[in-house]
Order: sequence, then structure tokens, then C-alpha cells
Amino acid sequence: MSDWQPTTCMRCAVGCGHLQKPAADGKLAAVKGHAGHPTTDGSKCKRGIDETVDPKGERITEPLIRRGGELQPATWDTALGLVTSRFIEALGNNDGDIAVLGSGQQTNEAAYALGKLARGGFGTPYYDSNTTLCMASAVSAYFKAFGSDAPPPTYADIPDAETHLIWGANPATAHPVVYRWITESIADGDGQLLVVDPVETKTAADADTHIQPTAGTDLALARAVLAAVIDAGDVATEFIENHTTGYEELVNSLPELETAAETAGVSLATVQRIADALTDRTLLYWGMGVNQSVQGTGTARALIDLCLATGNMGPGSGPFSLTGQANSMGNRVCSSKNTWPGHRPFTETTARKAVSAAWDVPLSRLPETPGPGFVGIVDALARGDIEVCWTVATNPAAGMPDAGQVKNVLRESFLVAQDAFYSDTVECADVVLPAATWGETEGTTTNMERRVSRVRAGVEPPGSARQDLDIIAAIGNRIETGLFPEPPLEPAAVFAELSELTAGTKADLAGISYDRLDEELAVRWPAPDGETEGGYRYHNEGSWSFETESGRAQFSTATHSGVPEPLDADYPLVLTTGRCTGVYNTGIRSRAPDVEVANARVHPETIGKCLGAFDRGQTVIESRRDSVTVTVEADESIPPGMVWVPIHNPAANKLTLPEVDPESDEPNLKQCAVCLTAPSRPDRTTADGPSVPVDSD
Ligand SMILES: Nc1nc2c(c(=O)[nH]1)N[C@H]1C(S)=C(S)[C@@H](COP(=O)(O)OP(=O)(O)OC[C@H]3O[C@@H](n4cnc5c(=O)[nH]c(N)nc54)[C@H](O)[C@@H]3O)O[C@H]1N2
Ligand SMILES: Nc1nc2c(c(=O)[nH]1)N[C@H]1C(S)=C(S)[C@@H](COP(=O)(O)OP(=O)(O)OC[C@H]3O[C@@H](n4cnc5c(=O)[nH]c(N)nc54)[C@H](O)[C@@H]3O)O[C@H]1N2
Ligand code: SF4
Ligand SMILES: [Mo]
Repeated sequence: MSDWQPTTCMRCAVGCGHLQKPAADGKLAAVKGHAGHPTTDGSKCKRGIDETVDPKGERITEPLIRRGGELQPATWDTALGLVTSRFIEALGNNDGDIAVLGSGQQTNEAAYALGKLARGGFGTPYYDSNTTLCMASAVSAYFKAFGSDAPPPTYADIPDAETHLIWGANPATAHPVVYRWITESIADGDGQLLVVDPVETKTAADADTHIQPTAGTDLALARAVLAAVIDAGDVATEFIENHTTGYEELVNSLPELETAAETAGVSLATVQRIADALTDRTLLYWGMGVNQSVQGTGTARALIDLCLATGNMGPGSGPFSLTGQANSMGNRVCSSKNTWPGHRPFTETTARKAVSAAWDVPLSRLPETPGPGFVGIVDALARGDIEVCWTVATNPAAGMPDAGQVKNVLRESFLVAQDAFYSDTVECADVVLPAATWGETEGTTTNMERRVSRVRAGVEPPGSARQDLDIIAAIGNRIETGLFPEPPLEPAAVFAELSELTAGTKADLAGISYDRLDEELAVRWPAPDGETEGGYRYHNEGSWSFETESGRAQFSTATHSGVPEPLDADYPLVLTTGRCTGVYNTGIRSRAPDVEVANARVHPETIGKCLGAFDRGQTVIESRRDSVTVTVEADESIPPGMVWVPIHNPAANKLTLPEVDPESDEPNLKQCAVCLTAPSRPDRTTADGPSVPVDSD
């Protein structure tokens, strides 16, 4: 038998099929793309392979408890005893509750178990995952437009598209394998690439047309393009009449074309260029430049409206948000802020009854409200409404906006951090539970096009680190017997419980089992039986059936209302944050601990205007929340008036603001107002985060 095991890359939501080779020393000897894999046929990227074989970062190898202000080693029994006694105490207080923050980096099995314990065991409304920092706006847009979560197209549509319109995303850096398919599709046919991004990213540099709107004005731009499409008569009248509702309201709500273009800071010719491109078969991809905004849902809906109005629905076309973390999609099928397993609506009585019966917990225990979302949960901790918080595979002390304040709140709370690596959040914890991570974990994950596939344990976790699933079950069983079997749990059985609970729902996994995955490697939901799998959604040989009550897709009417923190004389520059090649999220697996200062990229013209703020290549970026010292790189790919900082350094989120989109609860992580001041001023703090390399985006 070959010693190569099939598995799935957990570094991003492309979901590349990999082969991993265990070695005797407890590490993976090698990882490579899996030729013949139905999702990616051997494709992979360098970061995916490098980070899997040889992750940087410092592993946690034993449970830790804070004693006398220091984290000190403890046995599992002592650590779990302390955690459960504090959890039971919190649940016993009249209005006591527990904050549970999960992640799109858990397996489906761990995410399902965590949701079951949080909602069905604790009955807490304060449960959410970091997907709310990431894709929540796209999700709420899909629910409103189509009645169901997740994009309609699949990867199979990429080769058939003619126009590839990428809006507020940089897949050349963030989703390299999908980006390769996009460039191949353009090269093979007569395709074109349009990119909407204030920054000249790697993706934008490749574009036939790069549109650079003023940051935070995407909704105005999308509405301007809609107005241009309608003016030109390039609308899909038959599709609109037969398969949509709300078109008249949309048309009546549209702003004047010239005004909207001016708001977006682009010419009428540019608006016309996008409108013309949409007359060819178009895939419209988007990312964090759209979602992470107080108008994220409204903007994502406007992009969906563009597809509906131009008839860019059906094979080779459609709205395709690019999911970030490897299992964000799965996390939301397992249960999320607004849904029960299988995307069942949170407040629907039949859904609640089905879930309480399946979990064998009283219906009255299920929380009435889905809770205030990731940012709102930290607010509730800050107010003292809740005192206890448990994080699993997330690093809110660096990943959340206004992270300095988040860190203070987490330090004040009784914090249990379940992580594989030392992180900013682990630093704040009272109890640390060491987890196994990718390469050491058995389970499944779900990629951005709804494909479920296996992840495998090639090696043992270091020290006494345990599987996430087993840690969750161990805590659960000490609080309420019957929710889980005794650990170690069998991931296949947990998956079977989840898939059974999704039978007949919009996200039906009933036909997916470990046996089927062993045979077929990856299966797309909805898969109601063992033979079929999902394809392009809502569409079957020319006929359409959306999952809204009317069975039609719904247009929207939101119009641009501005960024939450407009620029002014005190804070005249806009700060934006983004990703680099070779580094991941808050940088836990890739930090170089010896370098202390973050890099910022600024246009030479802006440097020229603020010369007094620079000293030996450094400056201080100040926002209304905090200030950080950074080294500066003059870079013409950043527009004048903007400061660009990588999200991989905890300095970035000290500056950002915690305003959220009221529809999705996703924070406005992409724009806030800052100024630059000289480093020598005495009241400035130094970024405590180490630097990451800045690539040439
Ligand atoms: N190498 C690498 N890959 C990753 C990750 C990583 O950390 N590193 N993280 C993964 C995760 S979790 C995610 S969610 C994805 C994210 O993938 P992307 O969404 O592609 O990543 P970002 O760089 O955060 O943001 C995308 C773009 O939004 C632009 N932007 C900023 N403000 C605006 C605006 O006002 N309007 C418009 N139109 N654009 C704007 C930025 O300039 C940036 O180029 O990447 C995944 N893949
Ligand atoms: N300013 C700004 N802020 C942002 C963004 C932005 O674009 N700009 N992007 C946002 C987005 S899209 C995202 S997704 C979030 C991410 O925000 P976070 O979730 O806070 O950040 P990560 O760095 O992905 O943290 C994941 C943690 O999980 C741990 N981990 C990894 N594998 C495992 C495992 O198997 N088990 C356990 N228990 N732990 C594990 C890692 O060690 C790490 O500490 O950041 C958000 N924050
Ligand atoms: S594209 Fe994403 S899933 Fe594929 S190898 Fe790279 S990081 Fe992994
Ligand atoms: Mo993300």
C-alpha cells in the first residue's frame, strides 16, 4: 500500500485535494497535489504546501492555567475541571451565559459539536464564529436574494465564462488556484478580466481594465453600472419577468448615473466599460473589499442584482463570492449565528423542534435569539452581561476591529482559549486547551463551491494536545451527559449525525458518508442520496426555482450612504488592510518573532505631503482608537491618500473601528480614518506585533 494519504488543504477555501506522507519523527514528510482529485486535479499553491509541511508558530503542547498572573502547565483533568466548574457557575447564575467563539478553521465535526454544545447544551445566544468577520455579508445577501446561503455557480463554470469581473478581491494572492483557472479561461477563449479595487493588487495588475473607486463607495458604483445597463437596454427582460421580483422597485430606487459615478470617483466611461463587459457571459467574483463594510450586504446584493438584471445566471455565469477560510462554508452548514444545522432558519418553530428532538434537549433550552454576532458578543463581555468566554480556533485579540480594546475585555473575562499555537488570544487566557491541528486531525471540510471532503491525521499531535472534537465532548459531558459519547469520538459517527439532521434541508448532506468520500474523494451538497450531488443551484435544464417563498429571485434597493468614519482635517487618510502571499490571517503560523514593527505601504505623493511625519523610514499611524509605529514603503500601487497595512500583523486591528453592517453584523474592516505623525512624539506606543513580509501586490 502506498504511504501517501489523500487529504484536503486547510489553508483556504479553494479546497485543494492533497496527498500527505507521514514520517517517523511525528511530522509530515511531504505533501503534494493529488492528481486526479475531482476538485483540483493536482493543483496546489506554495503557501498551501509549505504551511502544511512546515508550519511556523509555537505549538502548545500541554494544558495551561493562569496562576499568579502566569500561564503554568496543568493536567487535562485539572484544566477541564476548572473550565467546567466556571461554565456551570455561569450557567447557574440567573441571567448567566457563556460566550462561545468558533471558526471556519474547525472541521465540520468539531464545528457541529461546538454548535450543539453551545446552543443545545448551554442554550447560549452568545455563539458565533469568525465567519462573521469574513463572509457574513455575502451570506445574508444570498439568503435575501435567493432564499438560501452559498453561491449558485461552481468551479466548473469558470472555463465557460467570457467576462471575469473581480470586485474587492485579490485571488492572485488569496486564492491562487482559482485565480490560475480564471487566467486559463481568459487565455483559452477570448475572455477578459476586469478588477474593481482601489489598490493595484497582483490581480489588478493583470486586468484588461482596472477600476479604482474611492474606498468604500462600491454600492454607488454598482448602482451606477445598473443605471447604465438599464439606460442601454441591456437587460434580460424575459428572465426578469419570469424569475424575479422587485425589479420596478429597484429601477425606482436607482440614483442618477452621473451622481453615483461621481460618488465612486470614476468616470462615466468607466461605468460604461463595466456595463458593456456584462453583456458577455460573466462570472462576478467578490471578496473582503465588498463584505467587510457597514453596507456589505447591500453591496453584495447590488452585485447579485447586476447578474440578475443582465441575465448572467446559469452555467458559465453568476454571482460567486470567494470564501476565505477552508471550512467557513461547512461551519455555516453545521450551525451558525442565524441558522441551525442544514441552514434551518433560527426562529422557525418546525426547525427548532426538529433540532431539539435530534439533540434530545428541551425545546425551551434553545435560545430565542441568535445573538449579537462576533463584535456584539465582545460588547456584551465588556458590559459584564457575560463573564465567561471560550474561543476555538480563532484569535479575536488580533483578528477583530479595535483589537486593543478586545484584548482588554478578554483579559478581564474568564477566558478559555482552545488553540494549537500560542496566539494573541492565548496570551489573555485563564485556561489554555492545546488542540491538534491540520495534518493531525480526522474529519471533513467544505470548500467554497459546497464540496465536502476528508482531512486526515497523518501524524500524532505534539505533547498531550488533543483533537478539538474530543476536547469539546469532554467539556460537554462534564456539564450535560448524553450530548456526546465518551471521547475519543468517532468523527464518522459525528458526521453521520450531522448529515442525518440536514436531510430534506436546503443544505442536504444526507447522501454523503465517509464511505462515499473514501470512494469519490469530494461530493458537493445538496446531495440528498448516495448517488447524486449538487451542481449549479436553482437551475435545471433551463428551468429556475429559487428557494425564496415566491420561488423567484429578489432584487434589492439599498443605496450608498457613506463610510462609518469619514475623513476630516484631523484624520485625513484612509487606512485599508489586506492580505499578502505566503502569510495567513493574523499570522500565527508564520510570524517571525524577532521583528517588531509592521510595514505600511503609502503612495510617494502622500509621503511627500506628510514629510514631517517620517523619521528614518518610520511613521506613526494614528486612528481614533490607537496608534502604532510602522516602517514605510513608498508604493505607487496604493492610491494617494491611502495607508495600506497587512492584516497579518496585530498592529492593523488596533486601528480599525468596530462599526458593523446591521444586516450581517460584519465589521467595516476595510476603511477607517487615520493620520500620520512623527515617531518621536512621546505619547506614541510601539506596535507589539512582529513584521511580515510585504509582497508586491
Ligand atoms: N495568502 C493568503 N491567502 C488567504 C488568506 C491569507 O491571510 N493569506 N486568508 C483567507 C481568508 S480567511 C480570506 S477571507 C480570503 C480573503 O481574500 P480577499 O478578499 O481577496 O482578501 P483581502 O486582501 O482582505 O481583500 C481584497 C481586496 O479588497 C480591496 N479593498 C479594500 N477596500 C476596498 C474598497 O473599498 N472597495 C473595493 N472594491 N475593494 C477594496 C483590497 O485592496 C484588497 O485587494 O483570503 C483567504 N486566503
Ligand atoms: N483589519 C482586518 N481584520 C480582519 C480581516 C481583514 O481583512 N482586515 N479579515 C477578517 C477575516 S476574513 C477573518 S477569516 C478573520 C480571521 O480571524 P481569526 O480567526 O482571529 O484569525 P486566524 O489567524 O485565522 O486565527 C485562527 C486561530 O486558530 C488556530 N488554529 C488553527 N488550526 C487550529 C485547529 O485545528 N484547532 C484549534 N483549536 N485551533 C487552530 C490558529 O493557531 C489561530 O490562532 O480575520 C478578520 N480580521
Ligand atoms: S489554493 Fe488554498 S487550498 Fe489550494 S493549496 Fe493553496 S492554500 Fe491550499
Ligand atoms: Mo476570512
